[in-house]
Amino acid sequence: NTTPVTVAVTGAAGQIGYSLLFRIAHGDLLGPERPVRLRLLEIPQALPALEGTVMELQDCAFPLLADVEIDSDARTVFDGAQLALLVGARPRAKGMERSDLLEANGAIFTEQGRALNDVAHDDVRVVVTGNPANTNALIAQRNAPDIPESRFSALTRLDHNRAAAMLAAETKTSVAKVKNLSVWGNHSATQYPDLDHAMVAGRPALDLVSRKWVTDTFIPTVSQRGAAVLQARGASSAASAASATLDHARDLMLGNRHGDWTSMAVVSDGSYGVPAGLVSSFPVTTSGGDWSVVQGLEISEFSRSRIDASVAELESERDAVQQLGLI
Ligand code: NAX
Repeated sequence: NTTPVTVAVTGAAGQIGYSLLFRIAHGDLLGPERPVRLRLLEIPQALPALEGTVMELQDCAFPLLADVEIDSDARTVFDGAQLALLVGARPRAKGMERSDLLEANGAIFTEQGRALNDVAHDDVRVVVTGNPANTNALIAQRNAPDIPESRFSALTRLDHNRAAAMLAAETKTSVAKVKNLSVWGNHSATQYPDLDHAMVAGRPALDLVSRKWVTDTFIPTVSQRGAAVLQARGASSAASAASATLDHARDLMLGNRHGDWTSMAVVSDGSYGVPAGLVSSFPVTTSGGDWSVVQGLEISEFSRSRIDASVAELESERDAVQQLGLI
């Protein structure tokens, strides 16, 4: 199939956008045969900078890039979108309370949810990277009543990838040999990267690393990795976040690695005791634009308490946006 796919990206002039757009246009999202049309959304003040990025995209002469359009109107950009990558969000400014952050992003994601509802392709898939990703996805989904809820997901793949890389390093193997990792809950400090079912080169990960390493080193390092990158780079994770966004969207559209699963925040159907309707991360398998939660995993007492803590945070975010009238 060589019909171009229409991919919308928001926050396209931001740091993640600068890495993401070139990789999409290169074919890293839908494969080396499939042309893409890029539709890029930015706030009006960022459109001049985005024009510069568009010049660079043209100058790469990517054979798969059918065309690029930019605009600051969500209804124009999302018109006919088959895949919408919602990266743009309002960062937390100094002195901003959490409720201010939820409200500022609420304004963005209610509007974008409605626009997607009205003008996106019937078969659209929506992936939210912009933080707070889970709750932004919940807001967009609830404001798009005509789009099936399963079409919305939020990114925990960066956490999943960080966990895989760290486990591979600790066990002195390659990430290609690490399987069946799970990230549960919120993309925040409460996330739970779970090694209970993980395998390394065909052996249970927990036969190779100590429980103490898991609780005292692995979990805190994975959940604080974003802060560590920010501290070192003086800017938040960008290329790795773009790469994880691609991994997420590519697996969703083309299927995850055979014999493995991945992690994605999706609208809960009540699996593993996560209240239905919350956008929470689960281990999932994917194919053809659809996902399903991996069922039947045994949840240890430790895992239960970590999952419950992260889910409680998601419930409080949901309650806050409900009170603000955003959902
Ligand atoms: P930047 O601040 O560099 O870029 C964000 C861009 O979004 C800006 O160009 C801004 O003008 C644009 N924007 C703001 N409001 C918009 C709107 N209403 N419509 C369209 N565009 C709008 O941030 P960047 O480093 O690119 O990060 C983007 C988002 O990803 C942030 O919310 C960030 O917190 C989040 N992240 C999420 C991660 C995840 O794993 N889920 C990891 C990386 C990243 O921190």
